[in-house]
Amino acid sequence: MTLLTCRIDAGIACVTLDNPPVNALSAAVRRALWDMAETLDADPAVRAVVLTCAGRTFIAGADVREFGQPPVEPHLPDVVARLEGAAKPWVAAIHGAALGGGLEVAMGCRFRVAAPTARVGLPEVTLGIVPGASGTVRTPRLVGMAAAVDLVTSGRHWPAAKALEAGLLDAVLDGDLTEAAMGFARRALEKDLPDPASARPLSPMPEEFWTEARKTAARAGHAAPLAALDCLRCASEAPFAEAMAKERETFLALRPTPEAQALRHVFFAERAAPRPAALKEVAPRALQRVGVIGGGTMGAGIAAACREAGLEVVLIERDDAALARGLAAVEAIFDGAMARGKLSQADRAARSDGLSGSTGYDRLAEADLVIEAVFEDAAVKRAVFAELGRHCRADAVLATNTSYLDPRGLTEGVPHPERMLGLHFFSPAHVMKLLEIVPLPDTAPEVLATGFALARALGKMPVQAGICEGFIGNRILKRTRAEAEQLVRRGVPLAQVDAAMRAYGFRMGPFEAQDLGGLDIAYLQREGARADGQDVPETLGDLLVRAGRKGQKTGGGWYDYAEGDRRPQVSPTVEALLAPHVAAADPLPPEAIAAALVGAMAAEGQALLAEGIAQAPADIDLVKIHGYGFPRWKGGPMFAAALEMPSI
Ligand code: T1G
Repeated sequence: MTLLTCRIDAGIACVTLDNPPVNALSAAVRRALWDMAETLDADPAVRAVVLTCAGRTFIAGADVREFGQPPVEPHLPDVVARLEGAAKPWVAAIHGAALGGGLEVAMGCRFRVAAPTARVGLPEVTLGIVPGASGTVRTPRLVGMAAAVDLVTSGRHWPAAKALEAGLLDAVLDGDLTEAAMGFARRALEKDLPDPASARPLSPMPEEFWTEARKTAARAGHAAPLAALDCLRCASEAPFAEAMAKERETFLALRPTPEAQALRHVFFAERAAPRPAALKEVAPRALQRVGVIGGGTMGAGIAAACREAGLEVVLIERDDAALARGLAAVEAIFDGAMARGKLSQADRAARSDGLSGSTGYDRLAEADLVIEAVFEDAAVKRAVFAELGRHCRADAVLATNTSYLDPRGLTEGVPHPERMLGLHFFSPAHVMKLLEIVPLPDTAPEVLATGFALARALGKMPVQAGICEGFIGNRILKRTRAEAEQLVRRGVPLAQVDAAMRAYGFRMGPFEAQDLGGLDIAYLQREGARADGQDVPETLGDLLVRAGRKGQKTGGGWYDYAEGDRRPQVSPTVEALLAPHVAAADPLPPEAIAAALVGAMAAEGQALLAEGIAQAPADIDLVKIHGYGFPRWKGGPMFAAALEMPSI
C-alpha cells in the first residue's frame, strides 16, 4: 500500500498520508515522510508542501503498538527536524486530531492550519511517557511556557479555536481543508517566512511558576507529568539541542516502566471494550426516546446522562410529589453543568425541553428503551416490569439497573424476553464512566448491541458481565472488603490499610470509602441474606452498624468525624468495639497491604473469569478503573497481578 501520495498543483505539492485507521507514525511512515522531504526538496517545480491525511483524522501519534519494540530509524525527532529543515516550507493541514507525534510533525512544519472541528494535543503523559519528538521543546517556543505546561502535563486536547488563540495554529480554515491549505500556502509564499519553531526565543520563568506547576503535575499520582515538567524546564533553561537530548532520554527511560506498560494496556482495553468482536456484525436498535423509571439519585443521574447524549427522556414516578422531586433533581444536574461552564444557556434550555415526566406508564408506548431504576427491592421491580410488559412496544428494550438482584427473577413472565437487559450504572450516573451490561439468557444479540451503542452514545465505558450477585464490580468489592477486614483482624490498624491503598494510588482507602458511601446498605443486604437462611459470616462492619456507626452521615463509621469535617480521625470507640476481634497490633509494610488487597481483587477476578461472568481480564481492569477508583497507571488488578506488582 502506498503510504504517501503526492500531486503538484501550480508549485504547491499536496502530500497525503494514508495509514488507516489513524495515520499512526509507524517506522514505514517515518521513512516515507523523510524520503518525501528529500524528493520534494530536489524538485524545482515545488515551492511549498501541504501535508494532509486521508481518513478520519490527521496523524494520531506514534504507533503505540511499536512501543514494546526496539526503536527503528529514522527516529521521529529526526523526521520532525528534517521537515523543519526542508528547503520548501511545509504546511500541516489538520482535520480530526493531531496528537502526540502527529502534533510534533505539525510543529516541524513551518505552518499549521486546521479545520474548525480539529483538535490538537500531546497525550503522552496519559500513556506514562513524555513527548518523544520535541513536544516539550518546540511547544513552549510556539505558545509560551505557561500554555505549554498546561498542554504537555495534562495531556488534554485543545480545540482548534484555543490552539489558534495560543499560537499553535496559524489559521483555522472553513470549507475543503486541502484546497484551503493550498491557498494558504500560496499566500504564505508571498511574505517572509516566519522562523521555524526551534529557532524561536523562549524566556525563562520565575521559580514560583515551577513550584506551582510541580504541585499540579504531582496530582496525577504517577511519574510522567513531573518528568514532562522537568523536560519543559530544561527547554527553557538549556539550548535547544540539550533540551532535545534530555527529552529523548526521559522518553526512552519511561517507555518500558510498569506505569507506561499499564497505561498502554488500559489504552487498548478502552478502545476494544465499546465494540466487542462478537457484536461486530450486529446492528443495534435505534434509540431516540428513553423512559427512566424512578427519579431517585440513580434515575435522575441516568436521565441526565441520556439528555446529555441528546436522547428524549420521560421520567416515571409513582406520584406527583415524587415526580416533581425527580424532575427537580435532573434539572439541578443541568444547572450544575451550566454553573461549571459546561453548558450554554441555550443548550441548558434544550436539555429541559427534551425532558418530561409522568405518573403513568402510558407515556412509554413510544419509548425505544426503558431503564428501571427504582428501589432495590425485587417485588417493587417485578411490579414495574409487569407494567412495562403491558405498556411498551414489543421491540422496546427493557433494562434493569439492579446492582445485586438477579435480572431473570425481575423480568420473569414479561412478554418478549429477548428484549431484556441489565444496565448497571454507577452513582452518580451522569458522572461515572462504567456501565456493566448484563445479558439475560434470552437477550437477543441486537439488544445486547443496543446496550453497547447506548454506552457509546453516553460516553460510558461498557463492560459485559454475566449474572451473579454483584456482577463483576460489586463482587470484587465485597471480596476486597472481606480481605481488608481480615487484615484488621490480624492486627493491622485500619488507618494503615487505608493509607497503604492511598499510597498505591486510590483516592480513598477501603474503610474511608465505606464511611463516605455508608455502611448500612451492605449491612442490610447481609441481614436480608441471613433472614433467608443463608450462612453469611459476621463482619466487623456489622458490629459498627449495630452500634449506630453507619459512616460520615451518622458522624462516624470506621472513623470519627468532627461536625462539618470530612477528614477521618482514628476512633477510640471503634478500637474498643473491635478489640475482642482483633489480634495484637501487627503492622504490615504498605506494599504488603496493597499486595494483599490487589491480590484479593485479582483472585476474585480469576473466579469471575472461570465462571464466565467476566469475559476477559482487561474487562475486569476497566471495571475497577472506571467504577472503583483503581489507579489507571497500575493497569487494573488483573494487569497488576500479572506483572507481579503491586509496588508503590
Ligand atoms: N497507535 C496505534 N493504534 C492506535 C493509535 C496509536 N497512536 N491511536 C488509535 N489507534 C487505534 C485504536 O486502537 C483503534 O484500533 C483504532 O486506532 C481507532 O481508534 C513520539 C510517543 C485518534 C482521537 O495517544 O486519541 O505520539 O480497535 O477507536 O474514536 O511523542 O484513537 O480499530 O483496532 O480510538 O475515531 C499519542 C490516541 C501516541 C492518540 C481517534 N497518541 N488515539 O479516535 O478511534 S504517543 C495518542 C486517540 C506519541 C510521540 C509519542 C484516538 C483518536 P482498532 P479509536 P476514534
